[in-house]
Amino acid sequence: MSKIIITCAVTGSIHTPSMSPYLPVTGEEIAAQSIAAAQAGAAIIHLHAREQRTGKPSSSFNDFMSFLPEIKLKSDAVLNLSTGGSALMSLEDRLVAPRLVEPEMCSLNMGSMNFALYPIAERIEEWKHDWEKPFLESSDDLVFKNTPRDISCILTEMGEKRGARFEFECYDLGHLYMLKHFVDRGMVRAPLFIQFVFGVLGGMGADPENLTHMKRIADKLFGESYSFSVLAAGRHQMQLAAMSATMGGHVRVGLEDNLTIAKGTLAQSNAQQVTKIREIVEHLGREVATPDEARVLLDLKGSAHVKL
Ligand code: KMH
Ligand code: ZN
Repeated sequence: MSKIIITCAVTGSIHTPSMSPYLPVTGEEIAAQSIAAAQAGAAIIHLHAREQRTGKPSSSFNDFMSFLPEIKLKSDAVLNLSTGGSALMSLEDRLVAPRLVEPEMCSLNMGSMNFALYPIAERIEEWKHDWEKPFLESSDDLVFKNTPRDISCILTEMGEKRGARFEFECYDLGHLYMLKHFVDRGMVRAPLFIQFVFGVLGGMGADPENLTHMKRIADKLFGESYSFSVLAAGRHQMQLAAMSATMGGHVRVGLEDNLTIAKGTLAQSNAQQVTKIREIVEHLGREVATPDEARVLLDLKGSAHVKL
């Protein structure tokens, strides 16, 4: 088994400020939590931006620049920019910052799907900002659009033209076959880094059987040319990550995916989750990869080629 890559997804576009006072939303908060997560052992930092004042998901280049240079200055972690943004953003908006920053890595969502966040709204008693409730409730009629044309555009714009490598987000079995289709078209090259995503309402649930089956089919489709990582949204985060570590996979944690550190207890930082999964994987006998080791494993272009 290779060394294990810990990705930390620091803020995302799912959770809202009313859900946790520890969710970083300003540039300063996102930078500080990212740097601390890297110090705790995350080799890759997966990033979305937020509006400074309201914490609303943002595609603005300025909002990305409120934390990216600071993280680059104070850590060696691989910067991975989301191209998923939020389901409310157009593809053009989602690509504004990635096009300008030319990061080492980008996320790439491998299919269109429902991305239902409205059940979370029922648990909030007090709202901090006006945008939050309608944002969550309107997700009962929202499609997270990632058509083959969108995927092809991201592969060309970010991969071919700017040398980024991808975190292929696969929420279902069908997404593996879509990825295989792009391998067959010669648009994706090994080594692939596939993120199996569990627990999003609209994708596969966080059942262990789904993980074993995803791995079985990915082995069949991609053989030696891929490695996988696991993220589980919500309370199954650590269990599925530990299962991935046991099976030879990598792990992703962070407040984008889960706001708690244990049942009923909010995580006070991203670093706290990184520390927890690091301890778990080291107890399981796996060694944690440094950012440079992750660069070799995933064949990244190096931080000197990032426009920051
Ligand atoms: N929010 C995760 C479930 C992206 O940024 O492109 C998936 C994700 C998507 O991280
Ligand atoms: Zn994300």
